[in-house]
Amino acid sequence: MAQTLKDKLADLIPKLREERKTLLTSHKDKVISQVTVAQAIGGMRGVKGMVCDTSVVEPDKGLIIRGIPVMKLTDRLPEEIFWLLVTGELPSEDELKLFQKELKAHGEVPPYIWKVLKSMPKTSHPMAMLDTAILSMENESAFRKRYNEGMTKMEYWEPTLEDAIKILGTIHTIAAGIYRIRYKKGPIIEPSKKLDWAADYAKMLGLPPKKGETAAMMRLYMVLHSDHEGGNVSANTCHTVGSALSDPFYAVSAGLNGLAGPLHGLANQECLGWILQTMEKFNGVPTESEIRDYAWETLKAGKVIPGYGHAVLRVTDPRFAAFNAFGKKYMKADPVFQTVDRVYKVVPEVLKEHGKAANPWPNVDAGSGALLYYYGIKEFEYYTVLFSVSRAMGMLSQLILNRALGTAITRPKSVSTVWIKKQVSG
Ligand code: CMX
Repeated sequence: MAQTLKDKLADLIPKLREERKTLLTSHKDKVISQVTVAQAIGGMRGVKGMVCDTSVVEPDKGLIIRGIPVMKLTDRLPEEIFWLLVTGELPSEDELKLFQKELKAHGEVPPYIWKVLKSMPKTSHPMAMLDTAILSMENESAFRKRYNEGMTKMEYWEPTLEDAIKILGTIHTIAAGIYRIRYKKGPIIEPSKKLDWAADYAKMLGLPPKKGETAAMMRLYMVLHSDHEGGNVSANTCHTVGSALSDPFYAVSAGLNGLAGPLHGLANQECLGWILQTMEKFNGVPTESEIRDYAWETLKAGKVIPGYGHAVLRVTDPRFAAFNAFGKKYMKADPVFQTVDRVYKVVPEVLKEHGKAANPWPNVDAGSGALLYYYGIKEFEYYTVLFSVSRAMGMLSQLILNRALGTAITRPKSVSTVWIKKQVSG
């Protein structure tokens, strides 16, 4: 018989707890990482100091969700991916249906959220609006309520899951509402009772359906951005805030604030901007030589080429490859897509010659904007909101598991420059 996500977790969690206990009792002092001066100064790059089981990012393979390379998940629904992230298994057909029903049952956005959003300045960044909305919804937190009532540590995961379902059930509706409020697209569109999560999001944005292609693009977008292990800025921030037992509304909102940085999620808005600038400068799809010139102009101005490089990856991001394959299938003749594709032929060589970026290959943000633009989202300041709706799945699944496993409050040791100098002088 089909299980709810809560039932499934109730069965799974005792085994996970046992596994962690055994690991700790048997291997507590085993060294798994060392830290160099460069790492301490350089954003802790490569330091293995936290555990995340939802996904891993292999430098030469990219994103692997629960053992499955993301390229093998491109036909799945985001709801299936969330289930996979949390439980380690894809849901059965019945489990999926039950879970979709549960999300819809928690799909009502509290009316005060719309008031908050409508009272924000007309020039607010849509990411500031999304983060504010999630934070304002903290009022709904089951975790906070149960904590105040004195629940035991063993129960923490239950209201965390409840809050996660409330966030996932509403975040696409809130995000679509932000699009319509911020860009004056007309009244807010109510969620549908029938559509799947991503198709419903596309519909609530008010995008033309284009024979189901828009929904297919949105499903793919939501699957590809869902998680990227635990150390990236947004996941790590969410993890840290959650580790203080701040409830999921606080933690996810904090994580999303990190995603709003131009070196992280905001790169996708910068990326399409860069593509459109080249097209404007060269009056249409630029030649390879024009792209080369413009790339060098960008680098010589001391700027980064958005959408290229990565802290962990050392190959073309498979998520970029998946978007590229989608583009080739559905929008081959689109000039923006053609430019993205041509930039991919040129920029890695330029970055190699430039010699600074450890990874000259495209990341997820290099191609996603072209698809969004083609399917009618022309306001690229909004792109990180789409990224956020998807990435909420990763952050929430990590939070649920951390509360289930009683993960400790995050508190790495910082050291002073004087201390480092003493260490190296000896
Ligand atoms: N264009 C130009 N220079 C780049 C570059 C790029 N795309 N990527 C890296 N570099 C430079 C860095 O700025 C750094 O220069 P300095 O030594 O002068 O500071 C040098 O190469 C070494 O950096 P790195 O070790 O290769 O990269 P980091 O791990 O420090 O940073 C990232 C990774 C993604 C921030 C960086 O590659 C970048 O800024 N890329 C462009 C922005 C982008 O696409 N971000 C989206 C990433 C995906 C995501 O997390 O959402």
